[in-house]
Amino acid sequence: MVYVTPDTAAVATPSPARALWRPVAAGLAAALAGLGLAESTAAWLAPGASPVLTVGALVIDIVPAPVKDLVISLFGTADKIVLIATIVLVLLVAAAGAGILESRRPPFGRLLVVLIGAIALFAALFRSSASTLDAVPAVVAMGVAAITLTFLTTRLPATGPAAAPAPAPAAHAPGPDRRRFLVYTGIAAGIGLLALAGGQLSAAATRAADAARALFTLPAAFVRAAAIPVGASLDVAGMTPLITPNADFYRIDTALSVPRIDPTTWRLRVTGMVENEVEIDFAELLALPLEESVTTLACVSNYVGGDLIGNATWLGYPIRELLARAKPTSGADMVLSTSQDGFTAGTPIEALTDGRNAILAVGMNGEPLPLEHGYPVRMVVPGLYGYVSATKWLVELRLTRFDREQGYWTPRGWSELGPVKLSSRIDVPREGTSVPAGSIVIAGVAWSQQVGISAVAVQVDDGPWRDATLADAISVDTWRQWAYTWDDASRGAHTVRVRATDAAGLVQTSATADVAPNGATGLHEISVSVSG
Ligand SMILES: Nc1nc2c(c(=O)[nH]1)N[C@H]1C(S)=C(S)[C@@H](COP(=O)(O)O)O[C@H]1N2
Ligand SMILES: [Mo]
Repeated sequence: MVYVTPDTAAVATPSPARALWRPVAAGLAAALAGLGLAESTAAWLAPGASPVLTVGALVIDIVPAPVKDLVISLFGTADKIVLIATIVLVLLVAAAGAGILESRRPPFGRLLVVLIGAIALFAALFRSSASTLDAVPAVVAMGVAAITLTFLTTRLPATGPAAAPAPAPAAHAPGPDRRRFLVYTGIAAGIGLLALAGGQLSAAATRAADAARALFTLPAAFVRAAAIPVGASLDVAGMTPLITPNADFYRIDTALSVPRIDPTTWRLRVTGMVENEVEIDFAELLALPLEESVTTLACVSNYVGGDLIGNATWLGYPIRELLARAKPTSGADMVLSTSQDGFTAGTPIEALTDGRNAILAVGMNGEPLPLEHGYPVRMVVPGLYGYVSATKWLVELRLTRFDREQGYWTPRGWSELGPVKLSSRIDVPREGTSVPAGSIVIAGVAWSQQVGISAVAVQVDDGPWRDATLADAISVDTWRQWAYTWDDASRGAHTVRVRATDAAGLVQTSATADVAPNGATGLHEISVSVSG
């Protein structure tokens, strides 16, 4: 027998408000979970790609000027906070809508979530400095929110006429369905809030570390680098800058998040096969006579024509001086450098002591090292690929032997030794572009560290190799610009190739080798179409 009391009747035909709150809660909890995990992913993994901030930047870019001016005149310096609050508010309203939609017309709620995620994805990748990693937070947001929304809305307790036959007690105490739904919703929202808080803490710590870094001034160089010759830079439009700005410098990290080292507690230890273990702190390092050098840094994973290479003015202390203090014992042939994040590189002692500018770098292009490039101290060794020499966030130099220990990448399929190979690259015109007929300037860079470049030649289709003009060299450790004017270009599709010769007479090989195990070879070649 079913008793129909006034209470159960009220449940059986819920008021519109009561019918709505659970789907709305499901939508909000899904949004919180998605946003929280996405924001914390951004904080740890892709600091530039916070979904809220990238969407904010996109809004700033597309909002018409009068609206922008109005917002600024209304809110002044609080305009950014107003923008973020508006984005969050719009997101919450949309999330509530997605909850209602998904409970009534699945899968439209999920589709709305995917649409919002797609906007965040576009915003993250729209910026000029975007990397593929920047897509991750938006994808996390989209995935987590869609899955959570589906999970919660399929567990909505039955309401409406279907619930009418429920026995009377169900009307008073929440039934197991209701309780379960509440618990799940609470968990989803809770995870989102915790993740959000964790991400904010991490982001705040990174900001604090970066602010501290920006405050300290580098000591002046004791030995300045020779002035860069005016003729080292060819005046060709679209050419890669001779010195790579820090913000554009490529990055290779095995660590998922950028280490944050407090320079006041940082120490470098020289250990292993040495007569004297040496330990030095940051203040001591900065007080030593620092030297400035311009050195090109290349990654072994740089394919022919690739952009995993950059050139900077570094400030640092010669590693050979520190090794001399430690006095390596005979038999030691490798310095295993260790990063705070556990990365290691095995460098021949020879390369650190033969007089080249192998340094413990503290400055990059006139600034303290950026956090991403190894703050407070990294190694820079001309002539060797980064994976065997350029340890960032450096904390230890251990003298050892190649037959005893290996750097991080060696057991992973990369050679023990990694001298940088002679190579050249065409930067102008860009691959696959169309250029107007007439005089066409072809230009790029070439490098052969520790040796220097003596010639660069260019070949169009299968024609003769013709000499390019070389810009002045900065040093043997620096890439050198070159340019060639192609005067007799005929209309249509052409292939342009470049080939460098080093100062020892070695001609860049056309034989192609993959990047693994010790660096790519082959000639860089581009296709261009010459239009009439
Ligand atoms: N701690 C640490 N140092 C590192 C790496 C790394 O993954 N972790 N990558 C190395 C590699 S493979 C290269 S090519 C250079 C890149 O330096 P950059 O990121 O400053 O361009 O750093 C080297 N030093
Ligand atoms: Mo690398």
